Amino acid sequence: MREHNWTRREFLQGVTGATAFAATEQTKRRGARRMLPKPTPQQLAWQEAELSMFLHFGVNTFTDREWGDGTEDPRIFNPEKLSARQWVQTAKEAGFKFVILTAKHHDGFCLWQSKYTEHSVKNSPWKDGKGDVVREFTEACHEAKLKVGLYLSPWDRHERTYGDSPAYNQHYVNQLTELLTEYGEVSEVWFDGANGEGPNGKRQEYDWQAFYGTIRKHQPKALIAISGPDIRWVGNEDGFAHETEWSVQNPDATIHAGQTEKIWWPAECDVSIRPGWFWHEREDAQVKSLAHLMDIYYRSVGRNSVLLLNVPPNRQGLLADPDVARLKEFRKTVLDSFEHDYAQGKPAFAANSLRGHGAGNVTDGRPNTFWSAIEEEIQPTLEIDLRVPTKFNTLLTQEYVAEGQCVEQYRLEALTESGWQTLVNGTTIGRKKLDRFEAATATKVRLTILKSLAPPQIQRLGLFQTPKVG
Ligand code: FUL
Repeated sequence: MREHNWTRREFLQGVTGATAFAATEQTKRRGARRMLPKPTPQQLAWQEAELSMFLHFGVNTFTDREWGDGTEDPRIFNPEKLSARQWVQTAKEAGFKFVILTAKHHDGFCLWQSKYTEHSVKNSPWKDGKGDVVREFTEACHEAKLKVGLYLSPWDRHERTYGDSPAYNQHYVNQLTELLTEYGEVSEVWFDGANGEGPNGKRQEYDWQAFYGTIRKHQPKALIAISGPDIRWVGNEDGFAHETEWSVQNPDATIHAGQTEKIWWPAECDVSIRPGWFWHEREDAQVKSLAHLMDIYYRSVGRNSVLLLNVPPNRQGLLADPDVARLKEFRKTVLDSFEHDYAQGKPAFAANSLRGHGAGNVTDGRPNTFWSAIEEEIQPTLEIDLRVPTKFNTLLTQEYVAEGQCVEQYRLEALTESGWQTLVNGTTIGRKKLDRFEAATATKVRLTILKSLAPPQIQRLGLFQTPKVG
């Protein structure tokens, strides 16, 4: 524990709520952490990556539509200047760690040389029908050390077997197998839930378990997202997670067949930088403002979620200038906002910390240490001495989620010229929580965990003066 300059009595003064030990509570909490669902190493790494980029690209880019109907002529696909390196470099420079390409959207047009259909790049004029967008994309990602994600729409409005459930499921498994075996490591497979009728008027019954089995067999480390067991859709396409956002969820009967216990199923927020998912010329002037993107960032990454931001390549096969420019601004603003943590390196104190897990761990700048109180502390409190009056308007908190998520309610108070003031009353924390408030100038701050499923483990507390954008 770091040096501190107050006594326990001083410390407890003004602490609201009961800190007294209650025997029954303690018994309930004993062993509670052991029972919490925990992330797999892949889920944890994905959550820590924070930013994923979506690339919606295909025949819709050339027809100016959002959903193709499968009758598109492959000859319209001709992105003459296509550069997957430009996509990937742009993503990398903007701080994105995963990139997900629509290898096939609902129109069924395949961006790779699939053996199982003629409706693909092989019948396009692009590179005389010899090109493979998935190949160029995956190579660019591997080269830049970004993680590859692939979107393969289960709904296929071109494929004749669609609606003949066993035949189409086999077709889908075949295509999935091509993508998972011919392009090196794939880290995420994104399953959209859209489901329409086939040409025979029958509804396709997807064999999800066969799809998941195919992925586990060929790419056991790949995360299966949305209509999948590893990553959950947040429930809207605005890029906003909920104020209270749990990575712990009840299983879904179709997706997690046979599972009854609660599971680790963290949220992903998908949103497009433009009104549509695909590129449309008229939307070059409708790229989301920097203020809007920053709001999305705070309400996704800052609410225990991953942001999946769609940036669609244009007809030339390049990310358009307005999007690239906006991403640069976004990156700069994120870096500037979180450059200076006023809590880092400052002395922190908490009563009754677990040995080796003192309060100083939240300000030590290290990712693998955390503060935790002994079980008897029902509402653990930690105080940071900022030493000098310090102005800040943003709180960052993180739980040590490798061992589960459990904070249900917390409060941040600050010692200002007019005494202790409450700045934040929050619910969940999870992997990362960002709370914004009117700037305060304080010499001390105090974090109290008011309610928690198990003794909380707080990895970090950060304080920032972030700029107002827009
Ligand atoms: C939706 C699709 O229908 C949209 O076209 C887009 O791909 C989006 C990410 O998912 O369900």
